[in-house]
Amino acid sequence: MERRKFVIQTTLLTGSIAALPFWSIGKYGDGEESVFSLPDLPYGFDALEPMIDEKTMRIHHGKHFKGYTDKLNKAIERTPFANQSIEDILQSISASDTAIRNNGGGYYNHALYFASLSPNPKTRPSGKLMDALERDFGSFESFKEMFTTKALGVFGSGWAWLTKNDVGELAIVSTPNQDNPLMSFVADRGLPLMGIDVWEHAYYLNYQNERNAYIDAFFKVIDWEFVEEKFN
Ligand code: MN3
Repeated sequence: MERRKFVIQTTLLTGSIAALPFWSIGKYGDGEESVFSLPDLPYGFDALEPMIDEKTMRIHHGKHFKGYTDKLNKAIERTPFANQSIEDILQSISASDTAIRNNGGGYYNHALYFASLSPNPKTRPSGKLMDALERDFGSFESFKEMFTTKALGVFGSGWAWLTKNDVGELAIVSTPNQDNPLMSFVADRGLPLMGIDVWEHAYYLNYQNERNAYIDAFFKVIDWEFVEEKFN
């Protein structure tokens, strides 16, 4: 069987970026001095309580996400990547670009993660995204089961993702560490629509080893309206 060629739809990414201020994660500032900035949370640090606790949010955003941001800026300084969007960077690096791979991935992944959560989420998708979830996974409930299984199965640190390919087909995939489905060298490429951080720093303070309970809580704060905007 011939393998379908995958083409990243950057225009879709750009559309979503334009629609959502928090997700405007490209360069800020002007010209060569511009750097990636740490996006503010669009809600309070305690707003996702009790699903995700304030202390975890403060450390996750203020230390981990900030750390990836600062290290990404340092890694791309005076390189050909210095004036590219984060999406272009992730799509053009090679696996051996370790610092940009880890910190650029960390930057994009956390920007998506924090932007996709909400204290007042739309808890169930509808419209075209719901149609696609039902087509590709049978039902929303079976999607949640499969996504949970994938997230539980990540060994060590990493992410589970819902992605779509160039013809709009959905997939549930995982990546290790801060890898991301946009990267050319990952096994299952696609446009990330949403993703769950299953590094222990994302849940250990509140849930300890109960990753399952954290995943259940994640589904209570993931905003399907955000995911729909990325899908459409
Ligand atoms: Mn994290």
